[in-house]
Amino acid sequence: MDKGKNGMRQGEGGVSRERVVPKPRLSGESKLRGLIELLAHIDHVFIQTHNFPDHDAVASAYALKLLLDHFDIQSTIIYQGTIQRDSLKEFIHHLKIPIYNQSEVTLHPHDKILIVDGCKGNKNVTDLIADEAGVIDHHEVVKPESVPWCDIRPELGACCTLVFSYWEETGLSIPREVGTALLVGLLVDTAMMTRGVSREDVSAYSRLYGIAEMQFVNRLLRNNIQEKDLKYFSDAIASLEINGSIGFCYLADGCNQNLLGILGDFFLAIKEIDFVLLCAENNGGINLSMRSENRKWNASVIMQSILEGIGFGGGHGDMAGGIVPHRSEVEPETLRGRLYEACGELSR
Ligand SMILES: [Mn+2]
Repeated sequence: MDKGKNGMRQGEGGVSRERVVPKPRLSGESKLRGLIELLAHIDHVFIQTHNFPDHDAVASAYALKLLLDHFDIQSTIIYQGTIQRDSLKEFIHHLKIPIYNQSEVTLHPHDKILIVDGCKGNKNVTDLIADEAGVIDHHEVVKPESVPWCDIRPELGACCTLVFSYWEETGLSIPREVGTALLVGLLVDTAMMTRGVSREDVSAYSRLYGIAEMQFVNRLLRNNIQEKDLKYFSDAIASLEINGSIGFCYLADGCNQNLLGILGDFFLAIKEIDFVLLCAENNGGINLSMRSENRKWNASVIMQSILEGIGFGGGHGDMAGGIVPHRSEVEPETLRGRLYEACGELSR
């Protein structure tokens, strides 16, 4: 189908009676305009979330997909790894979000990919065979020079706020399912608007609150753990060591990355703790999850300092994740030592 510069069908000014949906608007300087122009001659893109996606990644991908529909750009949401949390599975099921494991689709080198809630070059975003055309992210990352279009806004608490801003710009009315998805992603990533919240996140929240299916949102958010998770809570509590206001926890029996983050939030709720590192041995490596509520301890900076030469990680000032690929090469003692050393240096 012929598409104009702004992605609209040509020749629709006249007698078409089918049009019930208003045309999306694009402001002159906008990032979104750049993306739509980049994709003007492409009728399909893959939207890739970060590996082992969370609510923010899936919701951002879904809201972007439905927005691209308005520009006649079809898309397929893909991810690597697994959907770890039952809460996320229920979210996907309830909103009927079409999302596929990368192994379920066939990619070709000429296919285009948009990465959401992650960035090319990051270890939690697998470099697939297709061509990365764009990055939409809110992490503290280095802009990848090889990607023609990037919208990276680390000041935002959630990637959902970024995609929300695109919807707002177009002037389209936000469908209830999109509003529901975006609000869940925003609330989960900001720990219920208590972490990394910017003015834009607040205005997104207030708009989305009036659109979303709140009964579903509230039920999902209130039920983010299950009985089977309690074993990990008790293991984590048993192995937690507190040194000043720093918590350290090493789970030799393993724990998935997303639950590790939930355990991190749980420990941060302890008044005496304002910084915590959790580690778990999984599949021959070690996953790390970090939370900070002390501004002198930037989680992203400390994560990278701990993992220098032994792994990869990053994130935000108040939350970060990482991985040591080979458990055999790193002792728990090394991680603990580097944690206290990095925090000590930043305390001076
Ligand atoms: Mn996110």
